[in-house]
Formats: sequence, C-alpha cells, structure tokens
Amino acid sequence: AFRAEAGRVFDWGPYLMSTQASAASVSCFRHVPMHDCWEQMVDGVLVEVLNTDLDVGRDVKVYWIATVLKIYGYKVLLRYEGFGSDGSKDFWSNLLSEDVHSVGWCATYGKMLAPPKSIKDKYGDWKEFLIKRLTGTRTIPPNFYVKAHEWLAEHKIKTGMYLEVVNKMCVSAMRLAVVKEVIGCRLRLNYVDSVEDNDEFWCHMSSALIHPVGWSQTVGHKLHASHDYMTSCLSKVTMQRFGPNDVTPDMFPKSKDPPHGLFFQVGMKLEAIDPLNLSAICVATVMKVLRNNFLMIGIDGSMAENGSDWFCYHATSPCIFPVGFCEINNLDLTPPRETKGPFKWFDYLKETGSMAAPVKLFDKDIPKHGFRPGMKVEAVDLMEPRLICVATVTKVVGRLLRIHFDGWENNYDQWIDCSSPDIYPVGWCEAMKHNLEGPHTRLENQPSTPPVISRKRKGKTQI
Ligand code: MLZ
Repeated sequence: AFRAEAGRVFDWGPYLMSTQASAASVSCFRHVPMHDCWEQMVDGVLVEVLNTDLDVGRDVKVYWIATVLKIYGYKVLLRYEGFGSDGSKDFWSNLLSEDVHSVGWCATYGKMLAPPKSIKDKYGDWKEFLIKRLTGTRTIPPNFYVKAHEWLAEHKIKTGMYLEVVNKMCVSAMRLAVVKEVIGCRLRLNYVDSVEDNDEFWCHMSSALIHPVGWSQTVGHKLHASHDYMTSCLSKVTMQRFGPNDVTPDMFPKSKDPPHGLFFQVGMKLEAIDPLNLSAICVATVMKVLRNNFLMIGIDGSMAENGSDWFCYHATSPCIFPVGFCEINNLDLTPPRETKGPFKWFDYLKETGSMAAPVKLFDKDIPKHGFRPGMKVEAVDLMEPRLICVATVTKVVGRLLRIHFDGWENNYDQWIDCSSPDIYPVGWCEAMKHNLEGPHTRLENQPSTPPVISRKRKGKTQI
C-alpha cells in the first residue's frame, strides 16, 4: 500500500506512524543541506506554514502558525496553533518545502496570516492568543528554504562537466563520463565513448567512485578511455591546466594521510566489504599499491583471473578492516569460497604464507555519528545506484552501518560507512524531487530486472 508509483514520491507519514519507527536526524548527514543547524530543530518549535484549511481561491496563499509535534529527518508532523490537544487536523510537511517558514516571515514579507476555518471562532482575539502563545517559543532559522538551495548551488560539479568514474561492467577500471544531470548533489553520469545510447551511472558528488580528469593516470589506475583522452590528460595534469568543463582535484575533499606514516604492501591480508556484494565482509588481499595511497583489493577465493574485479580503496577507507575485525565485533566473515570447515585466520595466513596488514594501518577514528539501530533513512541501492529506497539501519558497529531495504530480503542489505554520501535523511527525496522507492511488497510474477552491478558473486553461498 505504501509503494510509490512511478514519478511519485513515497509518502513517509502513514508508514512512519504504522511502523512506529524513528528516523536518523538530519545532523547525521554532512552531505545534505542544513545539517549544520539541526540542533535548533527540536519537537515543539513553531513554523509559519501554508494554511490549507480555508476557503480561499487557489492562487491565494494564506499562512498560519503550527507546532512541530515530531521530527523525522526533514519530515515533520504539524499541528496548527489553536487546536490545543485536538489532533484531528494534524498534517505532514517537509522542513525543506517552499511553504514552511520561520515565525515572523509573514510579517516581514507582508503575507497573510489567518487561522484555519475549523477553529476560526474559537478565540475572539487571535492577535492576543498568538502573542501569548509565541512568547518564549522557538522557531527555525530564517530563510531556511533559500539557504538550503544556496548551499546546493555552491557545489562546483555541474551539468556538462567531465570526470572519471568506475566502470560498472569492470570495476577494476575507470572510464570517462559526462555529468548529464544534478539532483541535490547526486550526479547522473553518461559514460563517454559508449556503444549504448543511455549508458548511465548515478553517484553522489563526493562518492569514492568518481575522480577528477587525469586521476587514473596520476595514481596508476587502469583506465578504459580513448588514446586522445589519455594524451590530453597527461599534459593537463603535468601543466596543471584544465579546461572549463573538467572536474578538477580541488572539487574533492583532500584525502587523508595514512596513520603513523605506515604503508600497505602487496600480498597483505585484510577484511573488506565486498564491492560486488555489499552485504558481505570478506577475506581480502592487497593486490596492487597505487600512487597517493590508493590500493587495489581482491576478494580471496572469488577473484577473476584477469583481475577485472579488483577494486580500488584508499588506504584510509572506512570499508577495509584489519584481520580479526569481524570476530571481535561478532560479525560473519565471508571466507574464501574453497574453505572447508570453519575459517581460521591463523591457519589461513600460515597456509598461504602471507602476512596480516598491521592493525596500525587502519584508520580507527569513530565519529559521534548519531545513527542507532531502527532508524529510518533513504538509501541508495548501490547495485542499482539510480534507486533510492526506504531503508532501516539495522546494526551499528563503530562507524559501520548495516542498511536493510524495507521489504527486501536480507541479502540486499549493505554495509556502509556512517559518512557515506549514499544515505539521506527521511524526506530528502521529496525535497530534492528525486524518486523514492517505497518498501517492497512482492507481487506474484513480478518481473525482476537484473541489477547494474552483479548483486552476488557467482556461486557465493555465505551469509
Ligand atoms: N531489479 C531488481 C530491483 C531491486 C531493487 C532493490 N532495491 C533495494 C529486482 O526487482 O529484483
């Protein structure tokens, strides 16, 4: 019943009420507008909001004051002032909507403020009522809507620009792509030099899967691109002279330095989130060390012979862990496919004559992120990154989150880092006019389309 229809945004309100769930606070997401002023957003703040309980012409906008009863991400349950404990007209809104303002906005901009018709006759003097009611109350920061949109517009990656992005058909290589559309800092990319017409990929502007023009050659990463592109990049990078449509290194956050000045070496073993099956943390090996502290990681026991499924993680990536991480945290570790009997790191290292990457190499900083199990979020299905779906945080392990897609089986779950730009607060899609997939209700004979990136490694049985 809650499934969104094509082109329509899923309606969180009734779903939140029926599941009695909480939602992660906007302040948990550093990549979304207004995250830095969310401490002010507490139950009980007042707003000026469109008054829909009035018989006025469609083009006339009249406002009234409402209390925020409950906050779920950007979504709020509101009650018009004057209703007291009567919840019959409570309604849902989005704090990023055009029709929600701070108290005082109507007076400043000469807009009409009038009580809803159901309570019009309740008080003789509305002015006096409001003055009493408003004393000592709090409101949201002024010009909220405008500020949110200014924040979004500040970002430098725009439609028409070129960048390097992981090749979804062969994740060990990068390709050149052009930005076709930007929705709330999410990019719709088209692979350049593609035989297909609409060969697209979606990711956030600060995704670890995209890089500036010339990046692959700078760090020594495999690149599937034309000879012309490669030679033009070389001169751009060496001269540090880029074109107006090139995405450049300054448009990305500076990558961190590895702790203690220590470095990974080829052959070292570790545990890593499987990039082709994000529900699994696997036994893995450093297959190659690139420049600027980037690593090519392979998943033991399922590596393609040609290395086409090696995956690039930065040495400070929160998605790689030291040997023993899963055991310490009581998580399932996916052993190499050929493992017989229970997997033991000690024996495996001995058998393979390899060395565990020293624990000191891993970034252990755990931010106060605020995510708790049970919180609802909007999450990208990274195997089909065009989709953002209704999801729940089901586990929190330090800075690592397990994301479950509501209504889908657990093998669709994804391990992601708390700072990942691929999760958003409830109400984000609605505010950005992005599609949101509602919880899955499987209808019989429902056609299922294959994922963009293989959802499971072939033959893998663990988890
Ligand atoms: N093509 C897929 C869509 C899966 C989307 C799941 N998102 C959590 C299927 O129907 O199986």
